[in-house]
Amino acid sequence: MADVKLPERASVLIIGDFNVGKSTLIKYQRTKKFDDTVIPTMEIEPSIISVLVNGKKLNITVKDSPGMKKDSTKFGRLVFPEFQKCAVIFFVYDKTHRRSFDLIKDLKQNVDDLINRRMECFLVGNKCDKKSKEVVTLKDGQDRCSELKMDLFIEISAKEGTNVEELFHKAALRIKDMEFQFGSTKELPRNENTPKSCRC
Ligand SMILES: Nc1nc2c(ncn2[C@@H]2O[C@H](COP(=O)(O)OP(=O)(O)OP(=O)(O)O)[C@@H](O)[C@H]2O)c(=O)[nH]1
Ligand SMILES: [Mg+2]
Repeated sequence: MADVKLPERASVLIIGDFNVGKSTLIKYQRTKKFDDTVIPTMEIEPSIISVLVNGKKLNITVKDSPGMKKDSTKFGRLVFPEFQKCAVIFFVYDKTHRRSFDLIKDLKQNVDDLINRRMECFLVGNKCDKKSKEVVTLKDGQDRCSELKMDLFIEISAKEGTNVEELFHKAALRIKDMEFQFGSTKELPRNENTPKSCRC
């Protein structure tokens, strides 16, 4: 039987401020458990995550990244090369931390300045379980998603698992769509046809 070559699959990249729960999110999706022992991420850390799409297991590479500050040099040095290989970026903020929400604007601006090709940008508000400490509302997130012309907005809890499976499922679906549309997600076309309105 002839070898069937699977398409080389682009990854999901997770970026955001320190402490917003990027690593915890990945751990939750892998183990379905909340693990409070995570240590700060220092490098790009890839892992394989299985997601059920139409009853079939799809493996996607998810890349964790170190927390970033405004104008962080890490952004260029570590994260820029990863933009070339990803199909979906999760921009994660902490609903109890305003600075992490404000940083999203800068990160999205950096992505827009550096990348001119098709990719999906998901805005992810984490820690929705901490209701009494909330400083960034659902409406703030929805408005920011429209303002920055991102592709999807979702609130999650990497502690209780709220919407975590759904988030990865949506990312996997978008990757499958792109593979169907472009044959592979290894090299995605330039973004002339990127829709310029929020689709959430
Ligand atoms: N209550 C609550 N705590 C969370 C949630 N997600 C993460 N945390 C906690 O937030 C802290 C930071 O989580 P990390 O996953 O290390 O955050 P990070 O964004 O990977 O941090 P850096 O690697 O330093 O950038 C930890 O104490 C987690 O237990 C959540 O959804 N709810
Ligand atoms: Mg981390």
